[in-house]
Amino acid sequence: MDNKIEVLREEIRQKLANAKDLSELDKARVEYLGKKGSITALLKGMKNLSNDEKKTFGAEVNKLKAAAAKRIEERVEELKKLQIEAEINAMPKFDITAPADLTRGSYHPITLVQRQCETIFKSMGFTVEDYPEVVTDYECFESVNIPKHHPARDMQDTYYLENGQLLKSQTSAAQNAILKKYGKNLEENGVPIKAIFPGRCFRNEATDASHENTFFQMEGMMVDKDISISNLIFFMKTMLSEVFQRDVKVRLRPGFFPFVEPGFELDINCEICGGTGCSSCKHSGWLELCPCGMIHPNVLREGGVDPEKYTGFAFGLGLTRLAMMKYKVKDIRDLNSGNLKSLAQFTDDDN
Ligand code: FA5
Repeated sequence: MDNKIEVLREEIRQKLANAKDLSELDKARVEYLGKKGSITALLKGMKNLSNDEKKTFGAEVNKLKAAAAKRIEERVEELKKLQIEAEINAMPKFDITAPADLTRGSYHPITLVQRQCETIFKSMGFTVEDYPEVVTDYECFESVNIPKHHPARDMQDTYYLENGQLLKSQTSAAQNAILKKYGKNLEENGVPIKAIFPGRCFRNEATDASHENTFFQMEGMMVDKDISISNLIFFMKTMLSEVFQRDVKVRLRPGFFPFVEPGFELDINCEICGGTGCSSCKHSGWLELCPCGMIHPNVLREGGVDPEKYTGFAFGLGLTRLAMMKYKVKDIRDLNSGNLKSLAQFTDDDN
């Protein structure tokens, strides 16, 4: 009998040592410790032994059983560790000290034109302002002369939060805050208000080749004594010829916006088709790019600036459309698509 135990002890030792993975180990556990296992069978076979033999033999078998169970537990830990090591070794090697692969990323075309416009306007004395994307009805509409129920609101349906705030539909939402921020300096020190404020805008509208529900605008404002439409036209022309590094064909036509009087639509000759008509310009040859006008007295007054003393212009440049025109992207939706391959073709060529 004792010999049987010794033989089994050796067999178990070898089996457990040779188990290559957790499933082989579990098979061995069942083979020795399971209901029909060899150790269980030894215990069951004791019924024919004398009481004295049962005592000594039983103690030996129980010792073997406890030792086997303990060894199995140890092997489980060893094999788990080996499994993790094998998985780590199978992973692709990654050298954290290697220099970054800079060829992979590129600035987004909208970032490129935004930065370029910022550089141009900064060089002409404008400050660049940041403004939240979530604003109040007052900021987006009421403060810029669009009271509740004004029909102009229909043109700019946007996304409303449960608390009544909204995702701004136009960068004009910051006009009132900018006037309040710099109005005192204008009044007390005679420093003109000259600011641009780029930002993401949102509109609940159907998309097509030139309309997105999320797009960028860059608003600009200048307020001082004797500011006129000539100043407005000068800044618009300078900005466009700097961005395109050549003369581009534009047209100015009357446009209605409650916050300017008079108001204009500034359209750019379609850079995709050269003006002959295509899907990007809805076959008109022109794309609305930068509406503008002289700031309405109500807007100045609401911002704490005296319209009897000061005048100013404002414009709302469609930055996403400008990127479309500059980089000849036929469909505006490609700019938001996240297709890195197609976006990577644009490089920071002039910033
Ligand atoms: C406005 O948003 C006015 N706040 C602009 C303005 C500012 C006028 C200051 C006068 C003075 P409009 O809705 O036309 O106007 O938008 C301005 C420009 O943003 C458009 O000419 C176009 O270039 C761009 N734009 C408007 N809607 C979209 C859209 N859905 N997708 C892409 N670009 C758009």
